[in-house]
Amino acid sequence: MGNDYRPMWESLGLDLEAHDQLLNVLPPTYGDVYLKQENRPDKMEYFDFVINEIHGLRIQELQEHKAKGGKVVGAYCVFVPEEIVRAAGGILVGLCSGVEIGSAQTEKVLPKNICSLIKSFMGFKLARVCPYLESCDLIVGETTCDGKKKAFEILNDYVPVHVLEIPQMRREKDRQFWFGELQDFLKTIEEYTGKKITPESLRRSIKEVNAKRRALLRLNELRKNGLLPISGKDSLLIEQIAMYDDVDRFTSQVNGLCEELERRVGEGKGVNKPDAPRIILTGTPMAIPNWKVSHLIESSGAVIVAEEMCTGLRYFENLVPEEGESVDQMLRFIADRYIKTNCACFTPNEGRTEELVRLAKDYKANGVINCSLIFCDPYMIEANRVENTLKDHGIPLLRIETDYGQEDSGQLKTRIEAFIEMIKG
Ligand code: BJ8
Repeated sequence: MGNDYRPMWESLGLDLEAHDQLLNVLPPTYGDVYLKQENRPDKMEYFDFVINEIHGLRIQELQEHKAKGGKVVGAYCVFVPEEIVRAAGGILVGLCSGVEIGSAQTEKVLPKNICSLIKSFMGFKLARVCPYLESCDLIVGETTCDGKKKAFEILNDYVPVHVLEIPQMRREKDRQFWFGELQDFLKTIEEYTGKKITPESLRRSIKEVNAKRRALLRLNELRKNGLLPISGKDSLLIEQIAMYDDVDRFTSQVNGLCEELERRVGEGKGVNKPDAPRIILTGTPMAIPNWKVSHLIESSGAVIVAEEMCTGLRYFENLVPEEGESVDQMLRFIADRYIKTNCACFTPNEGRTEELVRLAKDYKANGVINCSLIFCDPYMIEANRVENTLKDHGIPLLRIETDYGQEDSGQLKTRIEAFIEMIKG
């Protein structure tokens, strides 16, 4: 990192020693996973820079925003509408939770058999190592799964948490209920920020967030090419950064990258061998710095062409209509857009399996890898539905269950390589 950020971290109340240990882990992992890739697009430089400054420049920007009276809101789920937070002049940051930290403290408040993502966010808070979390004025939790729902009660002991109740079905009455939840959320955000959301501010923020989603869609379209202009690992990285970077800057950087990628496609330049098996990843989100499975797949001779997950297509695949006139009408559009998210917390969740079949065709995928975090009941159980549907359509599937540790890497690699060989055969 370029500057000395220690005074800033200290003022945020971080445990500097524990934070140093965290920062020491990142660079070697990043170097191995990312910087050794051959034939990388030049414009990945910006995203490398963002990672290099992950606890530096962006945190400084958040502090500057707060110094001017702005609020920072944190979230752990793609159900939290960024449009609403931005319309009140706030900044929404996706809190990463991709590495387990502070396990000893976490196990004092949570049971052992809970998924890594939940353990991670609790650990980050208890160990005081995340400057994003410590910058948040408010956390928005949700009732997607039991683990999160109950963990947010505990997190609320340390930082204010507003919990969004997410419907578990998509009937008309659930949609009405969800709209009501967003009306309450809008009021909470107005209270926290002290700013009234107007039709103009909401329309502007819908357009800005849509622009970010369009840029990510443009990038993903390019991954349908036989010769991929960008690796799956790099695409995942961009999808992860989308959650916390400045919206307008990020959008313009992704569009700049797409221009380069479009040129590469025109010149017939790719990162993969033409016969490399094409894989779709589906399952639980992969938050920064969780690159384990993507790295294992792409270092086994395959390429990832799409992520059907919240750090992937589910984050950007649907847009909010931009022609709403009143706040209520726009809120309706927002509610409709977010309830389409194919999270396994819904029952039934056929949209996800239908989407996978469609994606396999569109992205010319040779196989799907379903990756669930251990102890995640919704996704581990839904793997059965995914398996049956894909089987009916003749699409090969590998089911894996893992956590944030590296201990299973060898075993996973063996299974992934065997799956890739099977597809090739
Ligand atoms: S919309 S996938 S981001 S909830 S892995 S904590 S489900 S036990 S993350 Fe998610 Fe929102 Fe759904 Fe997406 Fe629970 Fe499972 Fe843990 Fe999970």
